Amino acid sequence: MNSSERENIKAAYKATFTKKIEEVSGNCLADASLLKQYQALAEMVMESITSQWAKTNTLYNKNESKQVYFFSIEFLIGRLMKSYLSNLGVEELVQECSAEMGLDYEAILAQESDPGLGNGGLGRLMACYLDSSSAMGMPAHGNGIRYKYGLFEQRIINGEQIEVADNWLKNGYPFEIRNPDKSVIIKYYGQIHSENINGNLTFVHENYEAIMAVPYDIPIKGYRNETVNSLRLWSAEPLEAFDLPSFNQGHFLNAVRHKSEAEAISQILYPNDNGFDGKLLRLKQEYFFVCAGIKRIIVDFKRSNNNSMDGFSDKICIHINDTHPALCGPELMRVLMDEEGLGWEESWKITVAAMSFTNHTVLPEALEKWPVDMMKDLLPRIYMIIEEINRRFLLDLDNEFPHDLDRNHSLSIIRDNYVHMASLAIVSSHSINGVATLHSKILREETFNGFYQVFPKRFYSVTNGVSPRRFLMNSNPELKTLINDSIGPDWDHNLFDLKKLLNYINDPVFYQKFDAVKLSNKVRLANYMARYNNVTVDPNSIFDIQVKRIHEYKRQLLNALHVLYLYNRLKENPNLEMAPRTFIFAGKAAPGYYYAKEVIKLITAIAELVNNDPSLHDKLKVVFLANFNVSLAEIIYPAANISEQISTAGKEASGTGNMKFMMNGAITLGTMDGANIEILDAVGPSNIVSFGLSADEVHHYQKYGGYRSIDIFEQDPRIQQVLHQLIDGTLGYGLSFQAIYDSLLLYNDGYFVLKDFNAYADAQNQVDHLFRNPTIWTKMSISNVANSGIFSSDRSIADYQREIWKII
Ligand code: F58
Repeated sequence: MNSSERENIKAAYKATFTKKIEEVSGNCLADASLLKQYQALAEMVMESITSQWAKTNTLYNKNESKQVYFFSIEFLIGRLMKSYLSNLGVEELVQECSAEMGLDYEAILAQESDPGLGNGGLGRLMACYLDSSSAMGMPAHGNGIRYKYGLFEQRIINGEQIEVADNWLKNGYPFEIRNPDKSVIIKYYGQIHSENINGNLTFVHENYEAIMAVPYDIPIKGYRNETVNSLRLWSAEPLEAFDLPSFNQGHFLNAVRHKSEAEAISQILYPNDNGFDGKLLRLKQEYFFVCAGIKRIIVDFKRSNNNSMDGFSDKICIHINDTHPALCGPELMRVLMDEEGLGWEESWKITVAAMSFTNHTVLPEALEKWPVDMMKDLLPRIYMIIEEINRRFLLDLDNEFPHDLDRNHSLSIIRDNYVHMASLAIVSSHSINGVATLHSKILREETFNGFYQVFPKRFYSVTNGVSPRRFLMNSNPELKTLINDSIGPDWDHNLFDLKKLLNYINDPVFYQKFDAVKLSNKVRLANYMARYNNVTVDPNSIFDIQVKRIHEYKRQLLNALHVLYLYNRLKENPNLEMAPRTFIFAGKAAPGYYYAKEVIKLITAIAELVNNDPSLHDKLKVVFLANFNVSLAEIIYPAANISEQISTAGKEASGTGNMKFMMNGAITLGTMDGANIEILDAVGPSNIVSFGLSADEVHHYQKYGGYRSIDIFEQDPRIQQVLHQLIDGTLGYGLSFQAIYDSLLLYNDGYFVLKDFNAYADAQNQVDHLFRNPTIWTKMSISNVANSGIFSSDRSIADYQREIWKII
């Protein structure tokens, strides 16, 4: 494009934008608020995406290629405007025009609410996978819930977490299209009776409560290509807004009761990460989007397949993201048998061939199991089908492993009066995969070992990945520019090309530029902390960052205790030689998770102590950033020097934050857990700092005992000092962290914090030494970026495509 063509395009953009402002606000540009500017831009974006979207759908509707449907209870998509603009290839243009029109581009983008429709890694992974599928021109769509309130907003008040409702829809959401014509009726409760209709045994559902599922579709635009896939989020509505007879009789509350009961289903995202609390409303949610999603898939499939179900599983993959959508199996069976008139065998064949399952956790407390009575009552037909799936499965087991009653019982989907959702997911899927190599091994050898013996060929492993567009190109534009200037722009389609950066691994000029980018990102984060935390930090200090949900197994406590230990060392010896450090934490605790909330309190108390002690001469700073979400994450990862990935080995299925940090040049300080192991493989041992018990060692202690935390405490005065400080008032008058203290000593430190403490302190010391040699440090950092290609979600999607969905 020559410059006069560009000027014409810019002039056209400005004219359209000005007109749009008038349309959306009734004001001229000069009087339009930032929100209206954002809404105008969003409308323009939607206008340029929707015709591509329609074209993509028309193509897909011909059923020529196999399509994947991700079912997930969470899609943590983050803000979309920047992605749309960059994927359309117009971001620079919009930036330039905005500046020329005197508008604040970043402030306009900041008007977008950040949809918190997920707790953490599981939900974010889905968003990355949708992004990658579209980028690769692959037909893959999402099915989930349009929660009216996302994950709570976290405020820190007096050092404690306070939860505030996340009303992300308050200004409307411009990137969704409501499609009431595609609504589906969902039936709960009632009774099932069988009838002989025209010689066929038919199951009839009576006296049910009906709820309407209304889809809202969000376009997922591919990176600089023509593909626009869909994320379909279902919203619950009553069939009729209110009950007129009740209203007419003056029972006003009754008249709207049904409305609010219906809406409750998609009202709120459950804020539990890695825990299962068995609430009825959650089971309603699970069936809600499963039933609605499956119905639409079948209607669409049949419409373009001569009204027939032939070849369904050759053309449709139903991929379930953990067990929350595991009712996809029985629901698909129900539709195939009760609505499509197929027999059990044929329906079962189709179901297993269509379904695949990814597991995301091995924590026993997170594995879902629903009381039989609850399931039977709420979903009577589904429960009947589960019983039959189980009966047939147990029969097969008895044939294959006769006389092995105990073992066969342990695999039963229904046992001890519960429906075990992981068992259901495994039995009804042709593929089961873990999310990192170690995790998949633990699934095969421990968690699902019994199933592995029955179905060895169903087990796969696909290591997670993250979107390089969101977590590198868009969130670290300076690094993107430096990479483009160094190795050319083609790495944007193949992240493995980042390896070409290794050509600069000894180039001092490149080092300077690379360090300047990091510093600039650190300054941005430092400004954020000055503004929101009122803490001044030195951008040249080590930015040592742990951001993720707060959980005992993730061991923010280990990090916090080490900060206290470092504080003690500095107090003893103010001349201690060390690079200045800024320890940065962020993450939400589940509202009902007392211990995790205590950990937040502890971190903020340590921050108070450390940040206000002038005798430390600014060598140590601690910051807890409130309300960790996707938008904040995008500012944090580019600014990190150290990526803290310190879970108890064997507990973190994969981790994806570790990958986002690595892509931005942070050095992983981690245990040999989840994908950290693969990060080590990718960068080599000299470019990572690892420490701590292995998963095997942890497993051994857990199974056979042999670890006594009190022994460590008694032998190590430094640990004694730190633990005493938890309860002796050091951290604030009247502040005592007795529960944490007790968990470590009285309850024998279930997550091996004290056991790993010394190894961690040594590793931290090593970090200090490495950082104080800038050449070595920069080299390590460049190596991390250069070797991060394997952690692109494009690679993960290619793996799924090849190994699991078998799309050629
Ligand atoms: C996470 N799980 C894993 N669950 O903890 C993490 O290791 C992994 O990298 C990631 O999945 C992606 O595979 C996770 O985020 C949840 O948040 C669930 C949400 C639904 C309720 C139960 C927890």
